Amino acid sequence: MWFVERRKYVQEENYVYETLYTLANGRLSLRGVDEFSNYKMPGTYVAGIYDKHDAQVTELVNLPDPLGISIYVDGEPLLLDKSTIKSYMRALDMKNGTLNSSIVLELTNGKLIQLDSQRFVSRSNLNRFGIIYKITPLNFSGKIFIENYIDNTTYNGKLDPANKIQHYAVLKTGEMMPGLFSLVKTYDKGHLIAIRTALKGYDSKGENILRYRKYRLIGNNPSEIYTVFIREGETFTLEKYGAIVTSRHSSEPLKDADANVGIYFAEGVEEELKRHTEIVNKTWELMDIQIDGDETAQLGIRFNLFHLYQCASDDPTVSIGARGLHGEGYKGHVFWDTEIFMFPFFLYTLPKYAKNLLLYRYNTLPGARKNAHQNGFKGAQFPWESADDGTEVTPKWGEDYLGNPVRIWTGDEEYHINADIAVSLVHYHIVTSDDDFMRDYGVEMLLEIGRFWASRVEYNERNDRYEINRVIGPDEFHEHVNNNVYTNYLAKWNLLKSREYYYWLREKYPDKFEVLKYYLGLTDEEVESWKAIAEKIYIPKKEDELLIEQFEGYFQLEEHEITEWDENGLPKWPKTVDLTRLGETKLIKQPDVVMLMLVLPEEFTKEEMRVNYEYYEKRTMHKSSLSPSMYSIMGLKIGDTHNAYRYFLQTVLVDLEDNQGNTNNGFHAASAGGAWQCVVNGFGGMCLEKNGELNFEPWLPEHWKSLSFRINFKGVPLKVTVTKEKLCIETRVEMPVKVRGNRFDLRPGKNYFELVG
Ligand code: IFM
Repeated sequence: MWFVERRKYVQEENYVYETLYTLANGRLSLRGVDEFSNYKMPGTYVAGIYDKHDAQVTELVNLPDPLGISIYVDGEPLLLDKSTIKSYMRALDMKNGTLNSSIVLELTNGKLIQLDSQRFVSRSNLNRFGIIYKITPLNFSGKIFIENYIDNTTYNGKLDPANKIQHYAVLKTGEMMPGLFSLVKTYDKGHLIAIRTALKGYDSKGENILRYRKYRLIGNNPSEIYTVFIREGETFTLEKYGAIVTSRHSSEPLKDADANVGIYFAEGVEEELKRHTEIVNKTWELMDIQIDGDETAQLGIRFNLFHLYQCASDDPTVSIGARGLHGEGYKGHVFWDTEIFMFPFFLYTLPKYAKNLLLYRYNTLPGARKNAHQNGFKGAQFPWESADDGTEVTPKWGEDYLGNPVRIWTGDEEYHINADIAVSLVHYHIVTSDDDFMRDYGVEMLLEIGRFWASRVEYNERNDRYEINRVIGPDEFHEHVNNNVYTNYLAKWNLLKSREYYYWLREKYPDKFEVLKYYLGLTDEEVESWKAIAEKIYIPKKEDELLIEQFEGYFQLEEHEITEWDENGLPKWPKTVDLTRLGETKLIKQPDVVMLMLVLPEEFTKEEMRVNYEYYEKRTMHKSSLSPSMYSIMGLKIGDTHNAYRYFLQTVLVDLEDNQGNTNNGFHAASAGGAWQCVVNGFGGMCLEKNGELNFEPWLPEHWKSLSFRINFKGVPLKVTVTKEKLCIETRVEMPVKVRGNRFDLRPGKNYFELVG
């Protein structure tokens, strides 16, 4: 189960497949457009290349499309939308990280041609991509034309015409030896982007077939056109070499792109492809999940892991946007999706990328300090939506569910992102034991966030308590609410953790501590005040009552029962509800109280989890793709296994089945991270306990024969295999774990635990 196949060409499905077939290496991304289609939405993105120009807010820039290629037979371009499709197959090969296709087209004059191709975006050299075409005229010989070009007419907002915008000016275009180039510059930030492509072509004997060439500039698009003579039944090969170099990585992008293509061309595309596939294959050894007995789940989970990996970068100044590098949904912005949903996957499988995600926050700390200052707070306030510098980039205006313009308040009120970052910092430290990171970066962030919370809380004298009012919790249907439990609980936890790490640094690295204390102007008194505040932060939870009120006043809101579900099993709006007044109802967009219990599971009992799950699950509309995975995990924790499996499938298939209806706009990266958590924390039952040990309480659906996954815990690789009868944990070194709450010492090798009885 390594291939995501498409066996039928239906034009209307192209945009969704372009997302599914996106190839990326954490830096460069090419949406999976079909070069031989007229109906496409090209997307070329480089992580970190954001620009604002005339857009509402800074956004990830859609760069020129380097994939341009046309083949003309008797003047007719080969086009899926025009020719008769005799056979069609495209497939994402996830094992090797390539996009393959094999099609046979019949032209209007009856000529048949077979086109096979293999595309990749290299993990070995992050500026490169390549495509190998094998082309066979099946019933004719003669002259054809092959055109290679760079499309400099791309723009952002194809799916959102009101926000249509080209973010770059074309500075230079031309021919080079070999091939073509474009050099463009973004309007505001002045990023330079050099695009180089070149073709190599040879017949079955290896003879060069690209000898007759003309260079043309068509509008702003550089283009080279070759005249080629081909023979019936004989396959010829075209190799496309591509490099994109930006001023984020080079002081002379065009020169470097040119040099890059020169070496690449001389070495041959196969060499680069080989290096690329070796890296991807090796990564699978660290991150793969095997589910025996459920092909849908197996394919689905690999699809999610593959695309998460494609977004992972070695560059600590970029993070992962809500829609990956796969489209323009949410403008390439980074949300809590990264820390709370995607981060655990990287933390336990590919920790070097987890570290980079945290370093991105460190590198955007100056922007976060600026936000706090501008809003009248202290320390650092991380933005709800983040781009390249940590300042707030949430748009102020959007549309409600009926298409009416509405003010978006999340950028003003969704403060919990700060605690979410703190949670990921603390988890990173527990799971990796990376003290150096905490010393050099982590503690500084925790202290600055601690300061922020201490300045954000409001003291209520009458009740002698601290409150956090006018906020939005994870459930975004309810705005301007007071004392949202998710926010308050995490703020309290965060203040205590920030204080704990202040003393940790003092104890472990006194020199660094003194420098940081001086630099931040912190005093012991200030840090001690955090404890006093935390102790008095109001958590709207009644003594002896297990059900938690999401925020003050929630229980008084209107009740609307969900009674109908769509073909994807997702709730339909109750007929009684007015969609412009959702805030007056008990309906919620996504888990909020339940979310808290998953972010800090060690703080709540199973009974509390059950009671809150049962209450809130009935009222959740799942209007965010972040929602089903969390209910799946909680369902497994409290024994609602039937719904848990259903929610798991909705999660792993969110893009493969486009069940939220917006996969055209990019990959649902948070849901993909949630899918990993469903398998490992849900079915695998892995939970990080308060004392920093792992506990396993697995449960498998009836038809699953086995589940196996790998994790890295405190630098030790572990392989976990679960069947109905046994749990096996393979390790190289001794370490303690718990199984169903009982403590064991693992010995090197395979350790078996009975699950029956
Ligand atoms: O971060 C999420 C949020 O929780 C719900 N709306 C979409 C955002 C981006 O995925």
